[in-house]
Amino acid sequence: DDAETVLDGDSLLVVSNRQPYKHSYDEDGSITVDRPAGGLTAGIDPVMQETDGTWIAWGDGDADSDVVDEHDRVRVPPESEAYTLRRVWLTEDEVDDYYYGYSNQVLWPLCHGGMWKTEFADEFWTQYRDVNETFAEAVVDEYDDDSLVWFQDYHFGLAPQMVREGLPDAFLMHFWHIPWPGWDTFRSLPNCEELLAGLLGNDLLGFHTDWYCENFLDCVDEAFENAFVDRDQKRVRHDGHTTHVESFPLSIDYDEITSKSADADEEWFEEFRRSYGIGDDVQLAVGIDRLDYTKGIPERLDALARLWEEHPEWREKLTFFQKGSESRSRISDYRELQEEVEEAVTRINRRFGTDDWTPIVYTEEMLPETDLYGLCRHSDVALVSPLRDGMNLVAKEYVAAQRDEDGVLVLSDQAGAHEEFGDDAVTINPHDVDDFVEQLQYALTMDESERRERMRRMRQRVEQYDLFAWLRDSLSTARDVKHRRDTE
Ligand code: GDG
Repeated sequence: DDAETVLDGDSLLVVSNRQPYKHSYDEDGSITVDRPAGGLTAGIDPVMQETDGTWIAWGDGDADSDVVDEHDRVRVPPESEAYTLRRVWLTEDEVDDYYYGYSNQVLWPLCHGGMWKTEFADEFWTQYRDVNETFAEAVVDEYDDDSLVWFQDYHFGLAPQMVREGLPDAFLMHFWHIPWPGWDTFRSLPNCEELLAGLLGNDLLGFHTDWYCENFLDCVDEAFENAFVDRDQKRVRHDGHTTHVESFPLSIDYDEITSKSADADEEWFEEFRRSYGIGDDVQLAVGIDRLDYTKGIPERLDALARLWEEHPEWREKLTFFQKGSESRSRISDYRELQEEVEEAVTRINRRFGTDDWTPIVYTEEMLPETDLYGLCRHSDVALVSPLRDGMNLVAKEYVAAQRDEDGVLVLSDQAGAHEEFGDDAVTINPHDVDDFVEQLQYALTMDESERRERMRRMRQRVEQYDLFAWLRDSLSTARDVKHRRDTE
C-alpha cells in the first residue's frame, strides 16, 4: 500500500529478463501459469497489481506466444488480469549470446572481480546490444506520460540510453543487483565506455551498497574526461544529462518469512531430520546457494573438512546440510563447479563419515518454502561464505526465519549483506581457511546470551528495512529526483 501511495498516480513500467508469470503447456495440452518465485518479483508484483503497471520481459514459456494479443501483451495474473505483461521474443542464438554469453560470461564474472573468468566473443557483444535495442523499443512502445521506467539488473546495461534517445523526457531508473567493481577491474572490459554511457541514460541508478556506488562513480570519472562527478550530491553530469547514483540495499519480506517459519515446528524438524538421516544429537549447520562460483561453496567445504580434521570432537557432533540449486548449466564453468562440489562432498563423507553419521547432507532438490525456512529456523549455524556477492538474500532470510533467536550467522565480509550486519554476524574471509575454521569453532560454541543478542540486532535491522521499505525508499527517491529534475 505504501509503495502505491508513494507512486501517487504514476505507474510502473518494469523491465526484467525473467518474467513474473510464465505460461507453459502441461502433458495433457492445458496451459499452466508459473507464479513469481524470487523475492523481488514477488515484492513488485503486488504494486503492479494495485497500480495497473506494465512489465516487459523475455517470454520463455512454450505457451507464452499463444496467450498474447497482437501487441504481444497478456493481462496477469490470470484470475484478476490486473496488469499488462509484454513479452519480448528471443531466438535461441540471442539467448545464447546475450544471456549466457555477454550477461553471464562477461558482466557477471567481471562485476564480481573475476577478470580471468570473462569470455569475450564479438557475437556476445553484438547480440547484447541488439537485444537491449529490442527491449528499448518495447519500452518506447509501452511508455505513457506517467510511466516510471524501472530496469532490473545487468542484462540491460545499454537499454537506458537507447530509450533516452527515443524519449528524451522519460523518467528512467535502474537497479543493478550485482556488485560494481573498481575502475582497475572494470577498465579491462573492451566496451566499458559504452556500457557506462548506456547506464548514464538513467535518471536514477541504484546499487545495494555505497561501496558499489563509489566504484561506479570512480569508473565514470576515469572513463570520461567530460563527465562531472559530484560525490556530495551523488550525481553525474554526462552528455547533457544528470544521473543520480544511490544505494538501496535490497531486502526480503520479513513478516512473511518469520510467520512461515512458524509452520516448521518441532514435529516438522523431527520429520525433516528423519528423512535426511540427521540424528538428534548433532548440531546442524546449513548452506543454501545457487551453484555459482561466486558463492564460495568449495572453500566452505574445505573449511568444514579442516574442522573435522583438526577438531575431531566435532565428528558425529556436527552435520552440514547444503542445498545447491542448479544454475546456468549451459556454461562450462558452472558444470565444472557442480562436479567439484559433488566430488568434495563424496570425498569428505568417505573420509569422516561413520555408520551412524553423514558429515555433509547434500541436495539439489528444490525445497518448498516451509523446508527452506524451517531449516533456517532450526539450524544452529548458517554458512554464507561467498567470494563476492551483491547482497545475498539468504543471509537475510536466515535471520528472518530465526524466530527463536538462538542461531548464529557466519557471514563473508565479501557479501553486500555484511555492510548491514557487520560484526553482529561472525565475520569470515572465505579465502582464509585457518580463520574460517576458528570462526566456525567460535560460532558452534557461542554462549546463548551472545547468540541472542547478535541475532536480535540483526533481526531488528531486517524488520526495519524489509522489502517494502526498500520499495518505498527506491520509489520515493525516484519521485524526488524526478521532481528536482523537472523544476530545476
Ligand atoms: C542475485 C545476486 C542478490 C535457493 N534455493 C532454494 C530457494 N532459494 C532462494 C533463496 C534466495 C534466492 O534463492 C537466492 O538469492 P541470493 O540473493 O542469495 O542470490 P542470487 O541468486 O545470486 O541473486 C545477489 C540478489 O540477486 C538480489 O538482488 O542478493 O547478491 O547475486 O531467495 O531463498 N528458494 C526455495 N527453494 C530452494 O531450494 N524456495
